[in-house]
Amino acid sequence: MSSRRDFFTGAAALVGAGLVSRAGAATLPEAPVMNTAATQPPLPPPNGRPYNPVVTLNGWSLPWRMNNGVKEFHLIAEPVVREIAPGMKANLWGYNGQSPGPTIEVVEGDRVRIFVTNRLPEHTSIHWHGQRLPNGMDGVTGLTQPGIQPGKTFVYEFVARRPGTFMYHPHADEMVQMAMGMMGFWVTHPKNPSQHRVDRDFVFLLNAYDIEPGSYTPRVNEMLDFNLWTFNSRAFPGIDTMNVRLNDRVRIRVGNLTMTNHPIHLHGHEFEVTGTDGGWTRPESRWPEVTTDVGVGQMRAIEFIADEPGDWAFHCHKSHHTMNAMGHDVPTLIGVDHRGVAEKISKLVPDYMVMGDKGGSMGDMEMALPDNTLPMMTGHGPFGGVEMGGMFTVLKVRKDQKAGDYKDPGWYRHPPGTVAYEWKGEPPAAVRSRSAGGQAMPAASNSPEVEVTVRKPKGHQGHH
Ligand SMILES: [Cu+2]
Repeated sequence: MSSRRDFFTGAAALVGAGLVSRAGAATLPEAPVMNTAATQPPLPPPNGRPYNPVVTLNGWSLPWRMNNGVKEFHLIAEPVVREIAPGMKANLWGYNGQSPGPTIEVVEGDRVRIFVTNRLPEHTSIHWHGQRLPNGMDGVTGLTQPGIQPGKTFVYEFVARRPGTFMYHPHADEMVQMAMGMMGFWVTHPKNPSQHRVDRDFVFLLNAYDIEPGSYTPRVNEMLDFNLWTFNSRAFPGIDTMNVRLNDRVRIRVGNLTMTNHPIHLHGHEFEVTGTDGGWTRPESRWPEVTTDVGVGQMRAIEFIADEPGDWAFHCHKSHHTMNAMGHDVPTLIGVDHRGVAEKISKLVPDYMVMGDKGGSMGDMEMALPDNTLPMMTGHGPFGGVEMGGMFTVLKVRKDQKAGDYKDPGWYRHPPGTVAYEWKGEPPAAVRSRSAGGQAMPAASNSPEVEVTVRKPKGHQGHH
């Protein structure tokens, strides 16, 4: 058996120092493992048909062994420790050292053989979500194959017939295994590399966990009440930025393996959905959007020209999906004057704490968190707290970003006169009562009554 260098001439170096090798049995391909959650550079194909490799956000692509014209991959299902963001690690199940597992990249028409070794304490299988394949390779435990028992290795083999965007995940004790992070991305590139060509091709999965603040292991009996919303098992500010060159054609492929839909929203640009679960959309069927909803089990590829320089937010538009788990039972008290009231309320509402009476001050709120727990909304930008968590990152568009350079260029330097600024002239006139629809609207500042809203999340702090 030859060494990994022989299999992946040149490519191994690009994967970086984080990649270590784990030798399998004599007849098995090696199963590389990744020991970091950092985004790895694209992995150009060392052999086989040419293609333009993708970049997995906070992930990596799995090298293969070419064996008589067959691309052989080795996935190891195993317990992993995944850093969700600096300051929080989770005990998950994944593949080859990380959750999600590595992205598998092949070319339309490739014959693919995937060895799957089970190092979990229970049986598993892998379903190749969206693929055309022989029925017995579909990976549904009990229906198309027996479960892969602990310690055993199964082989899947099929021709990647349809180009497009796919996912893989177990079809065995699914609720537990997916709640524990077992999933990965799959891209089948078109046979002709100039077809659907883009300058940057980012991929990641949407996933969700229910990890009680202060603990490390997801609650796997959860059906809807998840509290940690992630891109590729990372939560903001742990999600890397997507760094592109001005006027690049950019594709972002997203697969949803959570139990709810996610309206994915891009700032500053319009995009088109160029790919779905079933393949490429016809050009005449596309329309411009700034948000696209990605349903459960769906994949979407969006494309746009990054022609506006800057740091553009890219996030799920459900505001509770851009928050991390709440560490406490926290009532919302926007609009409340709590001078002298906090003490009284705390007698009525256990665990009461002042959460900002002006709205939106949670990002700067100092509160003691249990160990291994992320602040709900955090991250710092050049102008202060970003007050986000969960499914949020930034598209950085730069004129001087080099082609093929994925390094973070730092914060955008706005040209003079292009940043919103504070009005320093005459202050606004005092708010007066005015008539609206025949009804008097007393201004809050003049009113003896202060509207009090206390909305207290109950029990477990999930966000649907
Ligand atoms: Cu969402």
